[in-house]
Amino acid sequence: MTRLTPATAPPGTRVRAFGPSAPVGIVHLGIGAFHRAHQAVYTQEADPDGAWGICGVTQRSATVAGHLRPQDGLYTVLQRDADHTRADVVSQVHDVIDGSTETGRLTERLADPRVQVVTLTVTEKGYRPGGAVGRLIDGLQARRRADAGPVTVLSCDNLSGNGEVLSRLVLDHRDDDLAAWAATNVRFPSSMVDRIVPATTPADRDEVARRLGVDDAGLVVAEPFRQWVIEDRFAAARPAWEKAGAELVTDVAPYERRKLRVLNGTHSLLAYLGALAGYPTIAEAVADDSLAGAAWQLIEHDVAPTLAADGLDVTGYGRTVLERFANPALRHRTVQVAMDGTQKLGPRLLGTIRDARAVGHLPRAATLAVAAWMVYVERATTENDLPLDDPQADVLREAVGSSSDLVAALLSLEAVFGADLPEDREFRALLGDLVAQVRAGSIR
Ligand code: CS2
Repeated sequence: MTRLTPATAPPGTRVRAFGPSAPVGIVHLGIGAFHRAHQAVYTQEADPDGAWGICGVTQRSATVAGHLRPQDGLYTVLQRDADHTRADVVSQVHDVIDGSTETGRLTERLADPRVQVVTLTVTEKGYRPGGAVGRLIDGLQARRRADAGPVTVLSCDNLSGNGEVLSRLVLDHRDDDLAAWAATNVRFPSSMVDRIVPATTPADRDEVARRLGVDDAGLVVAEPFRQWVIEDRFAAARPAWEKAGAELVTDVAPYERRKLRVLNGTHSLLAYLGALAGYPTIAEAVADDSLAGAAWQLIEHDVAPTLAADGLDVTGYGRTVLERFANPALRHRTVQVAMDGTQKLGPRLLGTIRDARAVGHLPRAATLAVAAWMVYVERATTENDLPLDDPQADVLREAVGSSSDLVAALLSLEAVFGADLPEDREFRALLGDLVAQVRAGSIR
């Protein structure tokens, strides 16, 4: 079957120049499925003139060489819910760079005065020195030397205060000229992003082939819902993303907290309990009344009180979230959401636990989520029926293997639980009870 290209794209597809000499206004670090189904879609809708073409950067050479480049950056977003599917071709990506080999070209793009926004989706584990952050620093240095003007660096990852976190990683402990230049030329606003985008499967690709008559290796699948709340603090121009429904606000923190604690927190709870119970997908996990009940308790009893001061509706939002999880057409795998637990527990669950403990509450469902993660890690390291996909997998394996006390072994990982949580005796006792119950399968 022929590939999706400008020549074979459906009529009406807006096609622009593609490749190293195509002008772009945005450099995006981490052009995986999420970016393609989220920021790229907002940008395309906000930018009818194609002034804000995206240069997508990835460390995966297969994405560049095999998926996007042969298609001149075109790809389809397959939007699915229970009774409706639609396929839209996106043509906002005007260049792709293999960040692992084309570092010179990446630096050049970042130092191009036409580029005024750099966006990032590098996942939780991308926020450490080196990697994408290292390349961003090199690019900003080159930009300073080239006097290429101000630029906004916009994090779109699921971390609280993602702009803050990134700005500290880029600028802290620097004694060179970068920090001084950045103080007047770079802004790091925070943003909250939301759209469920499961990994694409061969069956999805077959479906697009049937619908559009072409093979699309860059295809992504998404739910209809999407949300983007952005701190309105830009160093230079930006696309009019509000035209595509983005919300520009002065303070994103309340939205980030609610999304992380409600959506991502219950997602992780359902992923661990669901995978342990043998449910392949989130939709199947949330269809189990006892698991849905635990998710609801997490929202209503544990999270809502910690967010009361923010003044946003938590339970109404939570109901919508659980309805979205029930979307049977998405087939979002529990083991996919279960990955990278050491990076996800903190922003999703431990803030809720700490805030609840500070006022003397014992948050049962949030603690259950941590217990489920522990049993998941135990099972993934001792039996081979669940994947342990985590940047700290070796540390986890060693911790589980070194002690017969699972709770003590994992709680002692200070990078995950800090020094405070292992000291909290009531929390620790509850965690021990819940681990025993999850192991025995009695949560259901
Ligand atoms: C999920 C998120 O994989 C995960 O850990 O919780 O990717 C989730 O689907 C998105 O944050 C939804 O916006």
